[in-house]
Amino acid sequence: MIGTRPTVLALILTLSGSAAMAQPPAEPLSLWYRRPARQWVEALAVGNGRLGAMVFGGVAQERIQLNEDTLWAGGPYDPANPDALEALPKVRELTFAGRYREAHNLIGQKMMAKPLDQMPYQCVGDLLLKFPDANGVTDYRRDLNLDTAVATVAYTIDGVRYTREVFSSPVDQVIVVRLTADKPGKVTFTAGMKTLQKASVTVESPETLVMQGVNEGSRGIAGALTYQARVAIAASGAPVVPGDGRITVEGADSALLLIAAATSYKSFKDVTGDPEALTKDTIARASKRPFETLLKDHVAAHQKLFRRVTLDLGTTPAAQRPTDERIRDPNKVNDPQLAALYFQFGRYLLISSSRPGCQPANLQGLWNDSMNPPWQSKYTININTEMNYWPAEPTNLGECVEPLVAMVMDLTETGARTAQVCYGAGGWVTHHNTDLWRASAPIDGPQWGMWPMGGAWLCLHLWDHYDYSRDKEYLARVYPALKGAAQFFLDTLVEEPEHKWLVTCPSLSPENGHPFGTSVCAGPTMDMQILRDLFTNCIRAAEILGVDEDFPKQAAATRARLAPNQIGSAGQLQEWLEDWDMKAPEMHHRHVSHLYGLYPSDQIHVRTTPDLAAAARKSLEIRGDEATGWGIGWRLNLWARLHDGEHAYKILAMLLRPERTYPNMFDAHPPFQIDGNFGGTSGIGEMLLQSCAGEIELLPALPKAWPSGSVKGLRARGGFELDIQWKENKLVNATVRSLTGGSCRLRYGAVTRDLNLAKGQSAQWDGVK
Ligand code: FUC
Repeated sequence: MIGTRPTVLALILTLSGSAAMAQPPAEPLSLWYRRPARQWVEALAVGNGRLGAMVFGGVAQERIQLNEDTLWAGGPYDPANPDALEALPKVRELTFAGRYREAHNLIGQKMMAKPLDQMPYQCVGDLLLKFPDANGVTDYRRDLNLDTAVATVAYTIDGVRYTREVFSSPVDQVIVVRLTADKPGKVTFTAGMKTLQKASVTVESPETLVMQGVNEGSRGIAGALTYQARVAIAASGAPVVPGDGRITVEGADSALLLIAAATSYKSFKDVTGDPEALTKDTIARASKRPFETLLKDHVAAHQKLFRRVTLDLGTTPAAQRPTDERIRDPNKVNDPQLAALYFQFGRYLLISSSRPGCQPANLQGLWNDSMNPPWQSKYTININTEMNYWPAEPTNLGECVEPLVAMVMDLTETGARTAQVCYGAGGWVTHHNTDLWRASAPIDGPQWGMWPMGGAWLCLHLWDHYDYSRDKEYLARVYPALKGAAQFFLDTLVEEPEHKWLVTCPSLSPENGHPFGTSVCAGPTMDMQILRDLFTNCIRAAEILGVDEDFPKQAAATRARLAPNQIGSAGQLQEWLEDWDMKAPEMHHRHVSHLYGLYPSDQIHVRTTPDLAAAARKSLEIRGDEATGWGIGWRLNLWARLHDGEHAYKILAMLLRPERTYPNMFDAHPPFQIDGNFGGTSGIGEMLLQSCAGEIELLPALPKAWPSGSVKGLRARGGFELDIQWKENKLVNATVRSLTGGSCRLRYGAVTRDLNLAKGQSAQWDGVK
């Protein structure tokens, strides 16, 4: 169809014209819009854990921006600084003498990684589909159906309804794009590719676009990967015509595009994969399967995970509006379904960015259009990567943790070398970031990087996966990682001079400066809390597995000598060994590291340690509510753990504002960082169900704004699954199913009930004794 190209303004007017306004999709768990994406944070994300795409939905041109989760810069490298070990005693001496700035400087000179930064996660490139110029577009809608994991673009031109469907199949390992029209012979487009990588695009006999290239070097580490992306195009009712780096289809009834991508990455130390063979083989297999089969298998694989949890917080007319308008709404009408949508979007994102066999979800999950994204889109493990996985177990997506577990197993290897080279210690250690190559040395600078706790924190997720599943075989597999993490601290903890407590040194309370011109210090509260969990979980694991007699004893003895949680002069939980909190230069810092003990840990709990919980509350009040996206996400979970539903709700409302949520529902740090999405999902879950401090608590932080609702399929520690229904802000009924057999204590307000269920057995409770 040939016409004159409309001006952008005319197009927008047409697209939003009331004459043919698109109606909301039938599936309420959809993101939807009445205009194409103008910027990346409006485009819609699909992913199969490994292959990601951002779908823009343009009428004149579709941009499908592609990612593959092993396409990072660089190659295998070891950044451990060989000068570190010699400097360590002096750094400790300076730190304990209160000469923090000197300690900081010495760390900067001798202990930091070489290179000082890690490698960036990078983009593959774009698939571009150019369509004939069009006038008079009506009834435009693009949507992302969270229940099927399919993005759809549909619009009408001259009485012809055009539809584009895009999904990334975890079964067939391809991104599928189907173009159809409701009249024959109307599908016309030219497909091409572009990239920021060092790559070429050619047409291969005759229906496949091939992009092949090499990854970039970065910070002196040479690029060691090759990669390919292939787009195979099939059309019905018209030929596929090859051109110079382009393929054209004219007047077809429909067209099917299959996109495969791979790099030569096999592991952090092996880059001998063959992306050509991999992508050819993937396309060959997927091409044999009709669209309907590709779609059916994709939807089934997605729904197997996604449909395990349903959440109903009530629906108001606001739910009929396009998603961007709902987020933008300055008056914020009552829209409880938006919170439910946000909750399910977080689950959707985890399923789409972290499937078994893939890389873990990084700072942007899987989606990135840049060669040097913010913070390199790495794994920041002083909060961000952990937050990505907070919703995994409680929202019934235990499988999605597998890539994180696999990364930790890699880190036990690279981290053992860093432990040895930099500390002369056994076990393994990782600092505040890692990347595709599992780099484990301290990076960026002493203020941020000199924190040896990243691996120890990740071990909490290893334990939690057991605690929710009670899978002993799995526990036996990860036990060496837990033990190795603990071993490093048995070898490196030092006695602080005043109380003779055992502390980390040097370390820091993530990334918060104390009053003495740096963050470098000894034994910050968070480190002690993480170590208490690590030692406790090691001891429990050894008991369950019946292994290692001496090691648990040693761990218990060391645990008893860690510096305790302390309450400071303002009634706050002290962030450091000393009562420095009220003198710290950034009182409202986004990190709330010392509150780790309240969430994700349960060392501090309103019921079991009320004084410490009150101090944690005080710290939270002093810090204030405003923060980055993930900072707000953390505060949400903390207020839920304090059983303050109204404050939690207030924080959630802040997260859902346009300042913290982009039109495509990605979290705004800003810029985009996916952790806030996951922290939000986890926080909504924590408002409805908490599984900590030895109990399963129903509706612990239910706000007045959600008077009636239900949630089904949440998980609790001990292998339990729960459905909860409430009305007029009160529990109506809960069902508890035991997946493994075992006992638990349920709580609703002041009432408790002890249950002992056989495997597969369930019980009902209405909250009355
Ligand atoms: C830490 C945070 C920043 C950001 C970055 C990826 O440095 O303090 O806010 O989230 O990680």
